[in-house]
Amino acid sequence: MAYFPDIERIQFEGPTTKNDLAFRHYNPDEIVEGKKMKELLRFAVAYWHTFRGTGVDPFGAPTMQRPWEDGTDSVDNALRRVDVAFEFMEKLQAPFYCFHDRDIAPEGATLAESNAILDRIVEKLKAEQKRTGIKLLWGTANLFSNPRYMHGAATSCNADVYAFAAAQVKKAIEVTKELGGANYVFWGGREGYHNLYNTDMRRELDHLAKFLHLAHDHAKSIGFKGQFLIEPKPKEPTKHQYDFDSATCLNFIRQYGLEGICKLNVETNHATLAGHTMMHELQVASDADALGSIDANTGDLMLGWDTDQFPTDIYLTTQCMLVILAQGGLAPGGVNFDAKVRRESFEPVDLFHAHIGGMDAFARGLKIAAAIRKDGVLKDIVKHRYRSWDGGIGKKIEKGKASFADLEAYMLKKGNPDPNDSGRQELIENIINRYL
Ligand code: XLS
Ligand code: NI
Ligand code: NI
Repeated sequence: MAYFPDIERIQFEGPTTKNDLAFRHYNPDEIVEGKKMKELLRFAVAYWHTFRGTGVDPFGAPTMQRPWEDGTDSVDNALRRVDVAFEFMEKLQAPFYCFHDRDIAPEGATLAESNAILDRIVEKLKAEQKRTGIKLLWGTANLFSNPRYMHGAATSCNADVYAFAAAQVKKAIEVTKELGGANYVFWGGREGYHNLYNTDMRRELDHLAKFLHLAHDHAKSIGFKGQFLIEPKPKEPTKHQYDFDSATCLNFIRQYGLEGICKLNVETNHATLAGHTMMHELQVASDADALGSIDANTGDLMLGWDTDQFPTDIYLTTQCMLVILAQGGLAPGGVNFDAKVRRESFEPVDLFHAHIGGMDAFARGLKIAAAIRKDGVLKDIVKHRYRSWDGGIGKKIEKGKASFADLEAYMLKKGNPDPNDSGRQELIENIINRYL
């Protein structure tokens, strides 16, 4: 049975096509910088938004029309959704998907029951992966929806809740391994605080670090080779999330000896909420050799919450791809559309428009970034700007061969520094515009 009967497999038809259900820029086998587009972009569909999003918001009821949903959270419905998901992803030519345990399977009355239900769904997912060749980019555990996690999970004041979360993550890592997942994500959920009067922040952070070490120990013990990724976010649902931004997460990773264990999954809307650009967040992560994967979406500069819109801004995708290409791609990570259609876009076809738009926007960003890199414009500008460090006193400082006294002697002799150059920001922005 087909759940999207009117939709054919989405094909690359080029920029001049009149077909709304075609790719204009995403051409999976096209070679960019020596690699296939599909290998550089590694697009993933987010199970939660695309197959579980209902359009509910704090002001109103669900709006989405999903003919395959029977209105229950039953195992049958979950099994049927697997068919829906794989038909959708096959038609979209999406090579990967991502999920939380509770997106794919309903929770049972006990942990044992939940695990058994999860196993049933995973068996079907595994069969569908085999049939279609679609792979799991990452798995994760939902440690925030169930009321038991009201005070957090790995940072809960309730040790039993911590233990439950540990058991849930243990199982989630095991099913991610079973499905050949390339990564495992830790997004902080309710790990943060609303008020310091009732919070032992130091103790909570110690517990969170211990949790990640225990997860790593377990992954090692079962031979799970996927990359662990922490996903920074500054606020929502708590006032202050512990994994605030890339720099905060890197500091946490270093403070608690998690280098080499955890990299980062950087999300656009979270960067916006932190008051950063996505390019800044990506660069901070990449410079630390910790940019593992991205959650591709976009927020709204006028709104202070995680709107998770599909990315369509070519400047944004170009900036992302400039950083990603500079580090040679994202694999084993990828570009996961952690994005949802608007509440008013309630028809199944809107899911296709949304993903096609995001994939085309990233494919365009990739081609533009590759063209900028090919001409070497930015590289030349940066090289020229820092040329005083390539020889003379600059080189001495970088090599650690100059003390403060040496620098004083140098300047006393020279009298005044060489004059500064213009930063040329406006010219550079004009040059970038020529590529768009
Ligand atoms: C929420 C996060 C979440 C993670 C996965 O804001 O983006 O969706 O990506 O738990
Ligand atoms: Ni995310
Ligand atoms: Ni988010």
